Amino acid sequence: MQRHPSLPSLDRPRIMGILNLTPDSFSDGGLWTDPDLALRHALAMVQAGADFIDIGGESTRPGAAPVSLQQELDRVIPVIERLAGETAAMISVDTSKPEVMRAAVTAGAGMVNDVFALRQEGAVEAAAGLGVPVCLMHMQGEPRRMQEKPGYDDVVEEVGSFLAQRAAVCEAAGISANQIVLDPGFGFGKTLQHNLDLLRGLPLLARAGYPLLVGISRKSMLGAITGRETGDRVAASVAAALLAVQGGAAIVRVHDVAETADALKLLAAFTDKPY
Ligand code: 8Y7
Repeated sequence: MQRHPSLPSLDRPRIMGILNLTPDSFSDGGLWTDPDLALRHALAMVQAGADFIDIGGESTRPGAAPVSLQQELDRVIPVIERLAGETAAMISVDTSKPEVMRAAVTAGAGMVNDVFALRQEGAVEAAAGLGVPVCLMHMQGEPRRMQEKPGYDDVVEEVGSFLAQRAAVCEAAGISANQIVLDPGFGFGKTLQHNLDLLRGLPLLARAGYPLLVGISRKSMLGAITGRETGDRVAASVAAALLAVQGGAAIVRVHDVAETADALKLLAAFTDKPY
């Protein structure tokens, strides 16, 4: 339990590889529902340069079926247990449920990634009690209806103040500032224009002083820009990850780890930094 009470050093950009244990995720749903294949895929992502593996058992896709607590536990816990025994990479659990957070950390997860920014009943207390780092993501509305009519006066300002507020709530509950990562939540209650404004506004969001995590990989904003289906968005995803890191993202959450690692190596060489 709690093999990784703190974040790895973020002096260079880090890659979070996505492992979806759901039958209905938008891009890779159903691919890794077999635990053996899931484990193999996770280890391949670590081999390819992932510093984090984000494991989720409930799809947040608009219209996705809700998942019961038991179902979510059954999907993620066995895989976390086995993966924890086989890698030193940080295992992050993508969940909003306090019970799943606790079971996942007991099983070997070292971080909580919550698209609800710990707003569910008991979630802040659970995460604080576990003592692990947390990623707090912005979302407007709730997954089922978030894309119906997203609206902001100033998306960067509003997302920034929401995240600062959630960080303050977490710190008040005993989560230390250096255990907090913030995420503008690309695609979660945002139009294409909102997403582009946020990508452009990353340097402003970074000024709050918390590391930023960005997840754009294969998302529909890339489909809107390129006209390509999810599986054909790898190049656009890599470009987006590179733009995010240049804008100040500390961690990029991606499906295509090897390709992203190559791009970040190129950026490191270009900026004369170590990778
Ligand atoms: C994000 C996320 C998803 C994201 C963080 C997808 C779970 C949709 N997107 N978590 N989760 N940030 N922190 O594309 O952008 O994988 S689900």
